[in-house]
Amino acid sequence: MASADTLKSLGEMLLSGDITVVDCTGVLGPKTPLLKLPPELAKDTPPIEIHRISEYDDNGPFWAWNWLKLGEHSGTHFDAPHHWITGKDYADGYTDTLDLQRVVAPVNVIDCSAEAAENPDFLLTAEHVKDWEAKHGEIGAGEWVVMRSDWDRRAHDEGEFLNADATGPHSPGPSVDCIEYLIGKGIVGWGSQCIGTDAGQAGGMEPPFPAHNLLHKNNMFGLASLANLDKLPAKGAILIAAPLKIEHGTGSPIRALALVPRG
Ligand code: 23J
Ligand code: MN
Repeated sequence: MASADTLKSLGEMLLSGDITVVDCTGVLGPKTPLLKLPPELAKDTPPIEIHRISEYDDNGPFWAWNWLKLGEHSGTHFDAPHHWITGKDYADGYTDTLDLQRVVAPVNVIDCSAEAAENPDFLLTAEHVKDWEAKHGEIGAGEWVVMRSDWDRRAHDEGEFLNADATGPHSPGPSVDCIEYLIGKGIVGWGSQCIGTDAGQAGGMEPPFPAHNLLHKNNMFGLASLANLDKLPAKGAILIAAPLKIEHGTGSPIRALALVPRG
């Protein structure tokens, strides 16, 4: 059977290294940048804590293990449809109920690193995406679309990553018409290398936070704080972005893996 042969060659290519696994994940720990919302508007996700239970000592003589305290939306993470009020009614909109078949899919990587370096408030528009498609090929239904901004290079410093001043956070993201265009394509979801799927200034857009509002309204997913997108081709990689099966979770840290052909 053709599909069995294909999977057999995939296995062989993984073992030989002809297909490499690129880690699109940042380190999850107390120094991981976290979203800061205006205190008058909302409560923040708490600081990440990693606590030792034992490390071959009086609390466990032969074993080491930790316990964690963290919000669902911490570090490199997945946004499920129930995260936003517009997606609240999907029975399959939670981390434990979503269709896992969807989260393993081809990924389109739109390189906005030069624009983001020039302007931290850079917005990717539908026009930009159409130009990208003319060059690299059409975005297909069920595929991931991720915005490469190289923002992961700032992740060692929360201040640099959030890039906030008196006027609020400044980080690149999608415009409203960009998200509307991608929804029309029937994508599975949209990913960013910044703290969230929306631009830093997206609270002032109409609707506010359009990536969250419109994607989740359409039962689509979000990915935030992705790393190493500079190591992916524009097209041709497979992204695996599965959340933990948290009971009725709204999101989850992930280990985002990209399968990339060598060379
Ligand atoms: C809550 C409110 C606003 C935003 C977010 C969460 C996220 O970015 C997130 O992690 O989903 S913008
Ligand atoms: Mn989130």
